[in-house]
This record gives sequence, C-alpha cells and structure tokens, in this order.
Amino acid sequence: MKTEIIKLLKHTDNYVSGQEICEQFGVSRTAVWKVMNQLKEEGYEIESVPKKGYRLLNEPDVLSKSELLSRVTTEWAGRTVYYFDETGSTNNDVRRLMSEGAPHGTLAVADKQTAGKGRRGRTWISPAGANIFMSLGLRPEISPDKASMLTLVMALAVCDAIRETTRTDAKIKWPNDIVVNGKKVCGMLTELEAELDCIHSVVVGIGINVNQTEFASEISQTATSLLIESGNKVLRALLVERVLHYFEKYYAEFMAGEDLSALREAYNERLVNLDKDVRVLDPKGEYDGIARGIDEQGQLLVEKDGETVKVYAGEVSVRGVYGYV
Ligand code: BT5
Repeated sequence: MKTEIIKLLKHTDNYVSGQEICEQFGVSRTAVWKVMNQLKEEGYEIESVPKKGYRLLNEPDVLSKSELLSRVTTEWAGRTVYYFDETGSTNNDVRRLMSEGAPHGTLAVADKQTAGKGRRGRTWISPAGANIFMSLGLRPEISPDKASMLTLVMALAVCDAIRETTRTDAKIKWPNDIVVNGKKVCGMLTELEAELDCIHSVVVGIGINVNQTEFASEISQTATSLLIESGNKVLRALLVERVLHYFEKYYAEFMAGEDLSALREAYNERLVNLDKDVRVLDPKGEYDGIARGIDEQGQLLVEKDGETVKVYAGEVSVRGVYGYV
C-alpha cells in the first residue's frame, strides 16, 4: 500500500483525500494516517489539510523499497527489490539470493556498504547518504564465456541514464567505468556463478557517486560525483529506475545476437578513449597504442605499431598515457 500511496501522491497535482485512499485500499483512516507519518519520517514533505487531504510538497532523495517500486516501469529488471540501509556488498546479497532461487532481474540497492568490492580484490568506497550501490541478478541463457559482455551492456545503460538525468557528457572508460570530465563517477563489477557450459547466475554490481561532495584522499584525484560535475543534486531512485530502463532495452538487443554487434556503435560513440593514445597495463608487459573501439565480443581494439591487438578485459587495465583517462 505504501508504494501505491507514493504513486498516488506523485501523480496528483492537487490534494488526495484521505477518504479516497481509504476506499481505494479498503483501509481505515488511522492506517492511512500511519503511512503518511512513516513517509514524513523518511523525508517526504506531505501537507495535510482538513477536508482536502494530503499533498506532496517535494520529491526528496529517498532510497527505499517503496520509493524504488513506485518508479519502476520495466518488465523484469528490478521487479523484485531488496533495499538495505547498510550491507556488506550488494553483489554478495544478490549472489546469495540468486543461489536461493531469486528470479531473473532481482535487484538489491543499499545506502551504504561496509565491504564494497571492486575488481580483482580491490575496494569500492561506499559511504552512506549520497550514492547508489546496486546489483542486478540475471539468468541469461548464454554460454559462460559471453557473460563478461554484460558489463559493457550495463555500462551503456548507466552512461545513458546519467546523461539523461544530469545532462552531463558522461562517457565510458572501457570496460567498466563511467567518467564525467575525465574522472570516475561509476564502477561496475560483474560476477558469475557457472559450470563449464551453463550459467547459474550473473550479478552485475554498480556503484555510482551521486551526491557526494568530498572523497577520501586515495581517490580524490580520480573520483568525482554527479553533483560535483553537474552542479545539481540527483534523485537516486530516479537514476536507479533510468538505469533499469536502459538496461532492459540494451539487454534485449544483446540477447538477440548473443554479442555486442547491435550495441557496438553506440558503445564506441560513448567511449572516452576512442582514437586516443592509451597505455595497456598487461601483466606480460605494458605497451602504448591507439584505442579504436570495441569489437562485437567486447574486446578493445588497440592499434600498436600498425597492427591491431585485441585486448581482453579480464587480464588488463587500460588508461590514458598521461593519467587515468
Ligand atoms: C570497480 O572496480 O570499479 C567496480 C566497482 C563496483 C562497485 C559496486 S557497488 C555495488 C556492488 N557491490 C559491490 O561490492 N561492488 C559493486 P575497479 O575497476 O577495480 O576499481 C576500484 C578502484 O576504484 C579502487 O581501487 C579505487 O582506486 C577506486 N575507487 C574506489 N572507490 C571509489 C569510488 N567510490 N569512486 C571512484 N573510485 C573509487
């Protein structure tokens, strides 16, 4: 009922009468009054006027299960939602949920993570109150070697969602970062539960710095937030919904061909390093080259001494010759 009341308040310009809500949901006035009080405690500013009813005065930056569900317009992505004020890692939560049989599209969102994970054992700094930490559980019927492409599908979705909600020129740093003005606003971590020839689940985790204004010294040179770069606060639940919306669309295109041929052009258009000098940090030896975009398998094509080398994301990092981008 809470989700439905949030929707009703948002979609009504004028007052929603208490009587109307009682009748619609078959509940007592006291029950409605209790929900309104809960919503006020969560940060919604609700005016209540005798004989007129309730009216929403602002759209606060609330992250909660009801707020998320009140926005979701997708067919399957994020239709099952878990929300945590605090958790270790939403990727771990969704991995567990998927192993217990949770459906394709299960989403976990947290306000804070105490053990946020980056790739290859690195840490994702995840303080409370300003950012998005979310993970989406998927059950794609594709072979396990294709799962890493889902990170690129998500990168495209997050990039578009950020562009739409902030009007910034967000770009993708292959394979799994989103950057705005050359600094990282988002990182992604894809984890796979599979047997040799069969995927049990894929969990795509996304961390977005949304309204944070200061960063720990170890990342202050490379990290930024959407608020810092756009000058505007972003409603986190809105951004989550937009990510799900674009992901569902791009996922369908990916699944149709089981590769990135339909998305390659869009991805390369958003690629921050396209036709730029990059340094490939290959454990077998670093080298410099020019990034020429991805191929249909999601590998980065790097031109090196007149030859094209395919760089596979699993093993290496790529950065600008003069810094992070
Ligand atoms: C990533 O790894 O960028 C993947 C981050 C994925 C985080 C999400 S949050 C929801 C879900 N649950 C999780 O536990 N994880 C996922 P990588 O490319 O390895 O980058 C990690 C590096 O980015 C660190 O070593 C730092 O240098 C830097 N970093 C850490 N926290 C950051 C932040 N909040 N903003 C920008 N850079 C950060």
